[in-house]
Amino acid sequence: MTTKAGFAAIIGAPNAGKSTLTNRLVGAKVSIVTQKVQTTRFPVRGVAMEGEAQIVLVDTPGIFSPRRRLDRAMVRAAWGGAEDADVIVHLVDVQAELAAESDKAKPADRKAVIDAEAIVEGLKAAGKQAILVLNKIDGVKRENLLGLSKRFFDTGVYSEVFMISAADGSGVDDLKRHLAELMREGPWFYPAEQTADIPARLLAAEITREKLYLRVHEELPYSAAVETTAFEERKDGSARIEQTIYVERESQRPIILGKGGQTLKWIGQKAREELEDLLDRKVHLFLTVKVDERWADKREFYGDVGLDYDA
Ligand SMILES: Nc1nc2c(ncn2[C@@H]2O[C@H](COP(=O)(O)OP(=O)(O)OP(=O)(O)O)[C@@H](O)[C@H]2O)c(=O)[nH]1
Ligand SMILES: [Mg+2]
Repeated sequence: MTTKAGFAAIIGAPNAGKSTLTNRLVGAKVSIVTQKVQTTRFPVRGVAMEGEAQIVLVDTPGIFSPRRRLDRAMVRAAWGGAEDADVIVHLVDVQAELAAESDKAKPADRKAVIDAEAIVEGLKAAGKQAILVLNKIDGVKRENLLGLSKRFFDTGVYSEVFMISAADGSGVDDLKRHLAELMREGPWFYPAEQTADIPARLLAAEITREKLYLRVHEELPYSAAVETTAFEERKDGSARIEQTIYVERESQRPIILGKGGQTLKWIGQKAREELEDLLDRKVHLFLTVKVDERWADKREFYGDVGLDYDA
């Protein structure tokens, strides 16, 4: 049997659907997804199998013009993920691109267009070829995609174009087969049954962060951080997990707690259910909320996965 393997980095503007596509290609949840921009903070590896080929997907933080230190670290990590990859996939949100051309354009749509253009420039500057993947084609008329596709393709940085919906899966099988063809002959990097390469403590913190965003994304304009402070395997086979949710201001604590602690309870319950599913065992989850104005400047929250975030 001739095995093939390689790395495919998925880059794109914030909210393009990179993590949704990563999970779809892997066939399991490896990276968290929310409607909030800048959900992914550090590269997450997911492992997809296609016949004899192993495709290690590198889901990256969205690429945009950074302001804060955490932002700069995220953008650098995203380009770093692309640099080491065998294949670069540039994912573009067609719904944002098309909306930006219409009179219903929101600031977020215009920003997505600017960020996508910056990525084209970045690819040009690096002399890299990428695969263009137009995402979120569900709910979009096919004829509207042709002009968009041509505009990107004419920049000369793409070898191929795919049109997909990461959310409903259409077009994803074709893309997966193509990625598999691009892998190089050689041994697999991970056992075939492994789907993610992320420490359990970190994945557990990510899952709680996802539930937190899903619940309070409107009230918390700037995000929060979650840290797993204890992770014990107990004799009865269950896991005991303690986590701290960090917010930047005292006024944000009651938002997370909710009336009579209801919001925090909901977050804890949803996170626990998903963790039990993932870890395939009973989980006891304990959440604490702390205020730390400076969490965004601390390196431990950038996800310590072997990357150098020093600026
Ligand atoms: N309609 C539609 N929505 C999608 C599709 N793919 C992703 N989404 C939605 O887009 C939002 C962002 O998805 P993510 O996968 O978190 O996007 P991302 O690119 O990883 O975002 P960041 O990590 O913040 O950069 C979520 O609300 C997804 O449900 C799609 O194919 N169609
Ligand atoms: Mg993401």
